[in-house]
Amino acid sequence: MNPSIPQEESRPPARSPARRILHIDMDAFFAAVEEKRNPDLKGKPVIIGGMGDPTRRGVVSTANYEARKFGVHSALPLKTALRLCPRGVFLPVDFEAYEAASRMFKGVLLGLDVPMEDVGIDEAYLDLSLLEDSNEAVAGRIKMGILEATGLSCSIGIAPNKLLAKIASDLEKPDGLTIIGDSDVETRIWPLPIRKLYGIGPKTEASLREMGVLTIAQLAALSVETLVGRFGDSYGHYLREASRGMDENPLVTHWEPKSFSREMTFQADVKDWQAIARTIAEQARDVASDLERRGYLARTVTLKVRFDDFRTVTRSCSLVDPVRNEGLIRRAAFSCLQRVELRRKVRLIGVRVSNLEKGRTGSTLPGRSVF
Ligand code: TTP
Ligand code: MG
Repeated sequence: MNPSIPQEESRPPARSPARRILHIDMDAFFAAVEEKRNPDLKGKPVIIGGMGDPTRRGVVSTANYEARKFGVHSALPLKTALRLCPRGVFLPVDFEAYEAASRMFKGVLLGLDVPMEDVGIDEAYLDLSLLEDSNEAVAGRIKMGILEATGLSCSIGIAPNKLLAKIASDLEKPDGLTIIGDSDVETRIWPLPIRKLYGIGPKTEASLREMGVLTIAQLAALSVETLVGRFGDSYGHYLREASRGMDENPLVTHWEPKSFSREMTFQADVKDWQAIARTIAEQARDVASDLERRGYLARTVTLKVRFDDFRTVTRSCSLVDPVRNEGLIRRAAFSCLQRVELRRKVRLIGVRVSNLEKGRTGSTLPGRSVF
């Protein structure tokens, strides 16, 4: 044995114990809530978005599976959705109703008493590793519990990590249950298009497409040098591991919001200062109420203005003391507005509060303003 050649460690590398991660995603969520409260909608193509009027500005939030057959999907302009599906039932977004349904289905998940990561209005991860019951039994209990509590269906994926569990929950929608093990990566994951991998957006997709890479299998076949050369060290290694179904990320069971914001696109572009100011005042009220409800104070207020040529500017204002007071947030947003040249018509206005810190709830601390 040549002592100058480093010998491989004889012990096998320490492997973390196998995990059982469940990802749940509600089916056609906003549309399903609407169908539940209005059974007349059953069987009809239902499209949720904006003010529910497809002749006006706005985009599709979601469409039920009947409407998807016409090619309607999230983020499509409502006017295009109307062209594709003229007989569709168009409804306005009713966030409060969807948030109430969200709280109810998450209540069922919390009842399992296992670590949970709350990812969005209609999805969550659970760590089942310490449960004794089979995957099928847990999934069955969850589906039944959610159906009883909300009347809604969901799709579930169970896998050794978050990356695979999320892909799995999407494979057999609606009302699906897909269980994937490490040995299923080649048969179930590799044939899928690269966009199914978390972290691959339109830019990376286009870049990989240029390299002739369309499927996850083709991505997995690239050398790590090629990936790092093209995408940099960190993202290159991520793509390498993700394409092999590897992901060690833990569940994030506790997180703090970074900001609260409201944005609005005007039905018609506006020049009228009063209309802009009124919108800012409403948005200041709404973000102040978010702060109050969630028990936060904010140190920074940011105004966003998008003009009719889509040019977008932001102006920020820092406060000496953190606030949640509606009037102070409004004043800060107005002082930002004074720093924007309103030469063109305005298409969109938004107010954001950030630099948050936990504060007492139930009060509107005045805070010392810098104005
Ligand atoms: P998704 O889970 O992506 O979609 P979905 O639940 O409607 O349908 P699926 O059965 O395929 O899961 O998003 C959840 C909700 O979030 C969706 O009902 C509406 C909202 N949403 C938007 O408002 N805009 C969007 O672009 C997307 C993707 C979702
Ligand atoms: Mg969903």
